[in-house]
Amino acid sequence: MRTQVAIVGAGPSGLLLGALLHRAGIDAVVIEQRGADYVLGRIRAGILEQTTVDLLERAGVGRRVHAEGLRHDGTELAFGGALHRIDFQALTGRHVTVYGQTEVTRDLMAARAEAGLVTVYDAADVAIADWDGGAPKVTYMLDGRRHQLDCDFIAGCDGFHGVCRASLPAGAITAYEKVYPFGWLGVLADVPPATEELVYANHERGFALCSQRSRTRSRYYIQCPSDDRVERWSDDAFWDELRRRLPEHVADHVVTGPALEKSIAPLRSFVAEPMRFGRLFLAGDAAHIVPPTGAKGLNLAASDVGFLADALGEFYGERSDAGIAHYSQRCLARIWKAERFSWWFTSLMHRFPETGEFGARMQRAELDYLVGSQAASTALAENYVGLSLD
Ligand code: RFL
Ligand code: PHB
Repeated sequence: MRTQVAIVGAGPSGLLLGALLHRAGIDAVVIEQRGADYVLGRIRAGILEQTTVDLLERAGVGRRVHAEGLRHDGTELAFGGALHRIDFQALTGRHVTVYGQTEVTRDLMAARAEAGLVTVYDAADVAIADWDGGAPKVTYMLDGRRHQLDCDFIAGCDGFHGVCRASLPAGAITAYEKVYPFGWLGVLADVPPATEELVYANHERGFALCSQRSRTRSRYYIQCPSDDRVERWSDDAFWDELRRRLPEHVADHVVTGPALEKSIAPLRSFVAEPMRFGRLFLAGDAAHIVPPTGAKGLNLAASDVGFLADALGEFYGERSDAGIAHYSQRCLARIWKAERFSWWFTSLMHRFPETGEFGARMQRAELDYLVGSQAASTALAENYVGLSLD
C-alpha cells in the first residue's frame, strides 16, 4: 500500500490530522494498534478551546459539537469553604466548550468512514523505518501477515507510549519531564452535574474537580496518592471523599450514582524536543504531556496537527518546505506556554505533602490574590480559554 502521509495512531490527533489532510486533498492512511471500540472507550478530555472547535469545523466535523457542546463562560475555584467565579467572558471575551474527547473521536471516525478513508485497526507490532531517507515506511502485522505502507511522511500521533518517539536514536531528542507525587482518581456517572460550571477545589484533604459531559452525565476527579489502586475505591468511598473536599453547598448538590468508569491517571509534565526528524513528525501526546489541571492536552494535540496540516498543505500545494522546517518551533512555542500554565495550576490546586503547612499558606495567599485581582484573574482566564495560535 502507498499513501502520502502515514499516520500512526487513531486518537484525536491522528484522526483530526487525517480529516484536515483529506480536506486539503492530501491522501493519508491511519494505522492504529487497538480496535475502534477500545479507542472510543477511553474516557479522557472534556474541555475544548475555541481554536479546537474552529479546527473541528475546518475538518468538516463541527456539526455535533455546535449542537450538543455546552458553552461555559467561566469556572469556579473553591477554597476556604466558598466558591469564587472566574468570568472568562467578562475578562477575555471568550469561552470554552464542554464536549467529550469520546465524542470528538466518534465524530472523526464517522467522517472517515463516510469519506471511505482507510484506517487500519488492530495493527500489531507497528514499526517505522527510513524517515531520514527518501522512502519512509510503516510496517505492521495484521491477520498473521506483515504489511508495508510506503509514504512521503510519517506522522507519529501514537500517544505517550507510542512507537514513533521510541524509535528515535538516543541523542536525537531531548526530553524535559516532571512527575507529580499524586494522580487523579476519576469517575464518570450518569447523574446531573452538581453545578452549572466546573469547580476546581483546593482542600486540605486534596484537590477535587467537578466536571461534566452533558446535562445528565458528570465527570468527577479527586487527587489520590501515586501508588493508589482503583480497586481500593468503592463508589460510595469515592462519593464520600469527593463531598468532603467541596464547599458544603456544592457537596449537597452532588447527585451520586453507579460509576460507568473509574480509573486513576498519573500526573506528569513532559516535552520532547524537537518534534520533526527528517520526514517524521511527532504530534499530540507522543511529543508532550501536561497534567490535566487546566484541560490543555487535547487542545495542544489539536493545535499541533493544525500546524502540521498547514505545513503539509504548503509542501504539496506550493512545493515549499518552509512550513515543515518551522513545524517544531511553531508547536513548541505554544506547548511550553501551556506546559507552564498546567504546571502552575496543578501546583496551586493540589496538596503537596512535602511542602507542609507553609506550602498550604502560600497557596491560600495566591488564591486570595488571584480572585481579588483583575490582572491575576485575567491571566488565568486567558490561559484557560486558550492562547492565540501565533
Ligand atoms: P492518544 O489519545 O493517546 O492516542 C494515541 C493513539 O495511538 C495509539 N497507539 C498506536 N498505534 C499504532 N502503533 C503503536 N505502536 C501505537 N501506540 C499507541 C493508541 O492506541 C491511541 O489510540 O494521543 P493523542 O491523539 O495525541 O491525544 C491526546 C489526548 O488524548 C490527551 O492529550 C488528552 O486526553 C489529555 N486530557 C485532557 N486534555 C484536554 O485538552 N482537556 C481535558 O479536559 C483533558 N482531560 C486528559 C484529561 C487526559 C486524561 N488522562 C487519562 C491521561 C483527563 C484525563 C484523566
Ligand atoms: C474532564 O472533564 O475530564 C476535565 C475537565 C477539566 C480538566 C480536566 C479534565 O481540567
